[in-house]
Amino acid sequence: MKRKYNVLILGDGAIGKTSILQVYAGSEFKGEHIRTVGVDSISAVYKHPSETHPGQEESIDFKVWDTAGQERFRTITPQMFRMAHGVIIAFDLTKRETFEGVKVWMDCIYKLSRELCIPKVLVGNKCDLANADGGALRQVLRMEAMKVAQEHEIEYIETSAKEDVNIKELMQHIFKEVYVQQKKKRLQEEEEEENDNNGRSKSIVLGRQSHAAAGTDSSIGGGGNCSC
Ligand SMILES: Nc1nc2c(ncn2[C@@H]2O[C@H](COP(=O)(O)OP(=O)(O)OP(=O)(O)O)[C@@H](O)[C@H]2O)c(=O)[nH]1
Ligand SMILES: [Mg+2]
Repeated sequence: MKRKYNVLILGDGAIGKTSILQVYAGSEFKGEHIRTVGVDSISAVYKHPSETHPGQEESIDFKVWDTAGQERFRTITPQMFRMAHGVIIAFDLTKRETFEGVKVWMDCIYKLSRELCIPKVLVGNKCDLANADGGALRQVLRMEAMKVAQEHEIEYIETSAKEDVNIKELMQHIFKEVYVQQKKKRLQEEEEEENDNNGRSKSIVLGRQSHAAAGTDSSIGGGGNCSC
């Protein structure tokens, strides 16, 4: 069965979550704010260089869930946090309060996601406005945001959906982080399963030996009532 991973984009209202996803999906940037009500999603395919077949790529399907930032439209459920394999936490570089909101979103993720170390990335959007006119509109310094990202041991990326700055890089980054974590997890599970199987077959062999030692080996005489 083909694997599909889920990524959530979270953050306060009007910071540009929908715009980021629309631009990534190839739509033109729209200047208007149409509030997301509930949840929406886009599908994406991430291509990772194959480790077993040099020169080839592995394709991994992703679903990116767009969520409502405005409190009264929010329908993000604990199940959504639990099904997420990665999270983008975004704020608006020109609105300080949306940066304060990052802490609340982080708390939700730590409380509700299935693993503490689920891949995350911090995004300061609207860098076109924040960097224009000598940065007069910027309300969050790059250093401050980087400090928060470092505290959570994640990357910080500044984007502009309007000017298509770092949008592809952002999505590639979170997809890669998810892919790497999930692959590691799968390999660990396979190894554990193999160890389990080895342990089981060893105990079967040992079981046979003890029967033999007791003179009841089913192979002797081609039958007996050993069911292993
Ligand atoms: N200048 C600038 N404006 C942006 C950028 N991204 C989004 N906007 C504008 O910001 C407003 C809100 O954008 P949305 O993408 O609808 O914001 P949202 O976070 O999805 O909002 P909710 O769905 O209400 O949570 C719109 O008017 C966008 O055109 C950006 O990078 N630069
Ligand atoms: Mg939206």
